[in-house]
Amino acid sequence: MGVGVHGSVVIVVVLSVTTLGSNIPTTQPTGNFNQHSDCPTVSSLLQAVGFAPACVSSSLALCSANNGEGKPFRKEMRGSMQEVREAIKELNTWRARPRHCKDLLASGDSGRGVRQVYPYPGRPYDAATVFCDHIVDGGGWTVFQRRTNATTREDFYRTWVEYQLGFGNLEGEFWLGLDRLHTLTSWSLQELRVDLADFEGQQRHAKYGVFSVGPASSNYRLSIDRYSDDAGDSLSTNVHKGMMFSTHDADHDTYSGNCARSYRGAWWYGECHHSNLNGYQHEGHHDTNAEGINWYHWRGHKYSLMNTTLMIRPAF
Ligand SMILES: [Ca+2]
Repeated sequence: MGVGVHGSVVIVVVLSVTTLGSNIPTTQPTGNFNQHSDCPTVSSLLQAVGFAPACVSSSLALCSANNGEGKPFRKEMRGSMQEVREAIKELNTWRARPRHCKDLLASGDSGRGVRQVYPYPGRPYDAATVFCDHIVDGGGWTVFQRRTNATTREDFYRTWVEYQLGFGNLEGEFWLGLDRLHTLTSWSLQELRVDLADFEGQQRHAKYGVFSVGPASSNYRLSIDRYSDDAGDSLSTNVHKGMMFSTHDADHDTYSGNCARSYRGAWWYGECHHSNLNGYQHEGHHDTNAEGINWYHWRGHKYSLMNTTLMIRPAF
């Protein structure tokens, strides 16, 4: 039973009370509904789902006053009470479900690996499979992109629909998908962590205190700010900030040509890029210009990185 059903259960209860009220002779509420054996439980249930005590008291007083004629009603109420109990139980279960990796961390999860979360507002039973990292930088990170130098490489030169839905292997190289990324960054203020490694054994990091991805209707527009750490800022510069996402078959950049096609990637291109982490997997230096897994402010436009990890976490 979904959350939408909770409302209908409550409506059933209220309609039952209302219907009863219209059938009985005019009788002033006694206010002493505790005399009726069913009423205290109904009262507490109705108050638990948000009805004002005065409203509950008034309605149940009518129930109490109708003891002699109310047997069908009491039977119906017992059924409704059971539904309300179940609805409250399910609501509490949903509240306990993790929306993202930080919720899992708070409930005692540790290590890193594939997990189930429930990130969709209003759709509490729709799970998403994600990769959580609770080891790096305090944990609670939901990883949404990873490149490695595994023997078998994932193809990142993909279409718009593939970037929307995601692809790859969560244990290896993957892109989680723009739709999920939008959902995960819609809950609250998110921070972004970018981990980079080159083929010479060096590592750099970039953190952003503000990160979100707009809905499909905005072509997943990038909001990003508050850079820190040691990789150099190659993502919140004006080349990328506020840009829409582009793939080779969906050009939303600000360049007269097609950045995704020119630089063999898919990214929040402007005119065109300071970073290209979905670019072609050259191994280190490449002679071609800016088409590798580039992070310009660390290794420039002619060096393709060995490892990248992009991950998000609610800032609070
Ligand atoms: Ca263009």
